[in-house]
Amino acid sequence: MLVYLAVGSNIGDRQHYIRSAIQGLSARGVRTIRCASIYLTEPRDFLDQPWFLNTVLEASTSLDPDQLLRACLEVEEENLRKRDLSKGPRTLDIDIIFFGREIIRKHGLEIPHPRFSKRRFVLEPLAEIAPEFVDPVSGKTIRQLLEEVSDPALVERLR
Ligand code: PH2
Ligand code: MG
Ligand code: MG
Repeated sequence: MLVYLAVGSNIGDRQHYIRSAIQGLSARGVRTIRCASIYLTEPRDFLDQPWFLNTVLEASTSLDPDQLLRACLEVEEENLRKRDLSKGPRTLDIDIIFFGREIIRKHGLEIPHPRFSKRRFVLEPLAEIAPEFVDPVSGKTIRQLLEEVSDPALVERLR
């Protein structure tokens, strides 16, 4: 299955944690096909925290959605993720944005990610690698969603 994962870090060596995410996922059968640029992004939701580095991975896996979620959580834990403050600072966050074009809404796992279309820090990198991908919920392309988003938080492409 083709999947899109949003990766973020705002503690410590943020570049290192993003590279480490790709490696840890690969060790669990989630093969990164393409990685968007790294973006420096202003915090959302919980504002009093360091700026993030964010990117989006296009990956291929034969894991099912629950196994993929488990793999993401394991890689976060392997990278010293602490869960003390919801939406607060973290070494590594890996969120499943799309699992093919499947729609999954159950306790503990919602795909497409319920807030991705409101977040510029997801849409900018996603639009870089998959502008024509159609969100199965809204029926809109990523390009359209990015044009329509009103998120004022700053997103700067680094490289
Ligand atoms: N993640 C959050 C909350 N706020 N802000 C930015 N810029 N980037 C993130 O990855 C992020 C956030 C919760 O997961
Ligand atoms: Mg997140
Ligand atoms: Mg998360």
